[in-house]
Amino acid sequence: MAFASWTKSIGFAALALVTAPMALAQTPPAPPVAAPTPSAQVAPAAAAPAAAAEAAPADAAAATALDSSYTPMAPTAGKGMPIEKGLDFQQQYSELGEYAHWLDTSVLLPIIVAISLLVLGLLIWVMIRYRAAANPNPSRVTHNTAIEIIWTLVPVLILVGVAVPSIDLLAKQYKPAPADAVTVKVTGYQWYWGYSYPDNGDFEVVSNMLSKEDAEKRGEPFQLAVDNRMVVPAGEPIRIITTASDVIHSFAVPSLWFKMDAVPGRSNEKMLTIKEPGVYYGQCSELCGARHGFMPIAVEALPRDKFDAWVRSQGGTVKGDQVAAAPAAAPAAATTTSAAQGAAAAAAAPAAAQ
Ligand SMILES: [Cu+2]
Repeated sequence: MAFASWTKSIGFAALALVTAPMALAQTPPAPPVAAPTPSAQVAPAAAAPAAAAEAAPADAAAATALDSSYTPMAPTAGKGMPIEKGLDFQQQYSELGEYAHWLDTSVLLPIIVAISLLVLGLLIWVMIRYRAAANPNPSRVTHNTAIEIIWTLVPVLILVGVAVPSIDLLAKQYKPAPADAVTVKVTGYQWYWGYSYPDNGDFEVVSNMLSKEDAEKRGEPFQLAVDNRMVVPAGEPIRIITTASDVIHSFAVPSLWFKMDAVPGRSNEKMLTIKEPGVYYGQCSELCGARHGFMPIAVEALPRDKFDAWVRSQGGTVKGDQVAAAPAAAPAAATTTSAAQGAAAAAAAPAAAQ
């Protein structure tokens, strides 16, 4: 046990040595988007003299933990975007979207088709069976209690049957995000989007539509492709807060079953969980002025470690980084026996303070 904590503290000390110069190196604002920082790969070499062989796994851990490389993901054709001659909803990549798609195709559509065919059949039957030519003396029947009860009750039962999953879906859509969800504040501007990350150092990414040439160069659909995407982690809840700085916009991504108005002076909140990594496109869906049709949305969902790396590439902070750096100073100082470790602890202090 004691040996384990001792090696752990060496590990922390080594980590501190790695983080300290990196923290200093990262002090100036990070370069804008898509400029991968190679420093993470170089850093472990610097720590090598401090804590010989035992610390090697810790160095590797530090290297992955501080990865800050990012290359925009190439979109998959037909995924998260409209398709040629598509009639149905786009394929869904969130649980709520799948539920809603099921409600539409397996509940509503069959009921609508059945009712339409029934009414059409009744009309044809009445037109032929009770036509004037075949009925010189028209029927004088005015009431039929049994039929009246049926045609009141059956529609009521159908509506109740539809209401149950509809209200369930509605309630699920209003479910707030858990406290530890990643927050993205989406701001609509005339005519582009801003995405800020208050949980990750509050940096803002400004997202503009790509020109036709640039979109083609990147292999992305024109009028959906943007220069800087809204990057989020896949497979975990995200809290999206929408607002606007000028007029009402609407943040909508069809394949994620997500649409929420962005209203000036107000913040709307909704949870989103994206099932798998990918690029998902959307558009502003509230008429907001001359270039309303030219402020597309591109959401890029990444695995957690890649998302953290993207946050670092934007100059943001990742929660795990701070947790790893903070306890480094305390245990290292408590168990210090050699001068080398003392130096490591001292080096850790500024990193922890930051
Ligand atoms: Cu708009």
